[in-house]
Amino acid sequence: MLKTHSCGELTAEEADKDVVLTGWVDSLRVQGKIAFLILRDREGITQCFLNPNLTNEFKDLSKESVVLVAGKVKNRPENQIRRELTTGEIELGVDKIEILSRAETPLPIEIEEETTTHLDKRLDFRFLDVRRNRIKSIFKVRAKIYQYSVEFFTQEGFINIQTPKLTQSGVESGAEEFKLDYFGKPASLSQSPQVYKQMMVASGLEKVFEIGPVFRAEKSHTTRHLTEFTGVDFEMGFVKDEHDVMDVVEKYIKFVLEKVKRECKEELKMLDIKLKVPKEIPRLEMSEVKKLLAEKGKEIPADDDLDPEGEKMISKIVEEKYGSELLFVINFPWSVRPFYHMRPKGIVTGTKSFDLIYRGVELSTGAQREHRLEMLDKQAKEKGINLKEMTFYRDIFRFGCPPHGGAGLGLDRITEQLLGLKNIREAILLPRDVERLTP
Ligand code: AMO
Repeated sequence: MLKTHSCGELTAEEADKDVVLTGWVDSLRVQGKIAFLILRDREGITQCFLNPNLTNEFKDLSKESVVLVAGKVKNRPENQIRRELTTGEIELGVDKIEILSRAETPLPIEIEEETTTHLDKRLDFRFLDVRRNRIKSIFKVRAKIYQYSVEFFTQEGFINIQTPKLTQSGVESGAEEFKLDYFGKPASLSQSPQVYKQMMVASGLEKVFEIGPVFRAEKSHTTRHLTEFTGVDFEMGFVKDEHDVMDVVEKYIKFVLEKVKRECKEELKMLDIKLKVPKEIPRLEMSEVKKLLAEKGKEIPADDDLDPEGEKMISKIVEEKYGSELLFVINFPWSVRPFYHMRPKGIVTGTKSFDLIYRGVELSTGAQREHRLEMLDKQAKEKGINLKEMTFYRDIFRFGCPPHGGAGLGLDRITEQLLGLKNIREAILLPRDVERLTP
């Protein structure tokens, strides 16, 4: 490696040692013959002062240039310790600077922690935006959420699978597909691993999960929709009912919250976030939710879905009533759910389904699935779908398929809500939406 240490590592213990650091020029201040260079890398910030014979040559070094500096670590006197710097106890007396890459000026966006640059512009230059520590923190936490998700499902006995993203067609009737030409045949980008996760339960793998890209040609200009997002999907066999599935979702989200709270303290501090882990997540019937909303003046017809305003309102009501920022809404009307959701015995207007809502935004949808072929054929027909044309989906239920259920969550939405971000685009490095296909 070019360097001996990172900028976050040096302490008084390294005093008098010769070290080499690399990083970006956060700032350069020249005072007479002395120049102070604040050097930044992923791990922190170190103050360096240049040997006076270097000052003249490097006094015009532009901000954000990438440099290598070599020199001796010096202890700072007790009354000069700079607590705001990661390595405030020491500074580096630099004898040698090498410019590895000079940054052009002016920079296209501000890189200060507090910036007024518009999100769109920041996303155009996302790699510069990520140089801000606040933004780095978001993606460090996101990476942890991903890691905890793999850890959770693996330890719960789920098998990690990867399913095709190039598909013939999906089963998410509500979600639009991106069409493409597959060697002359019509195809589409996967809008959910739904078909395959059910198929793999029937394959005998019994419990599977997948964390992967999901594509939706949704023309929604909202703060919570992307056209490409990362889905956290799971499916499990031999469930008694949808509550078995909800138990897994509940255990998962508490696991993630608990771990982030415990292991990402520095990032949460930087983002000014206090996390609450609920003891139990309330499960409210949709009819009960609609009653509570009606009491607050919002009427939603029995056959309709919750709208975003309704989700926000019910979240608030539940937080006041039960002290939980999370809630399950259960038993959605059949009219707003896909054909593959099971209906409760003898009730054709309901479904054995649920949504998980966190701080006013839907994080997950799940259900017990209909695994009895004759019922599935009937339900598909009611929704105007000809299941006979979806041979390979129908086949899943022909040769021994356990009762099963599962759910899908969005990694981007989990990150957005957990970190209190105002827009889902803040939670993904390079968002794709109706307007954006670059960088
Ligand atoms: P659904 O369509 O509700 O369900 O998607 C599951 C979860 O994925 C996230 N999500 C999105 N995130 C960002 N941008 C979008 N456009 C977007 N659409 C959905 C949400 C949502 O809760 N097959 C079912 C899941 C199942 O039943 O297992 C499905 O795809 O967090």
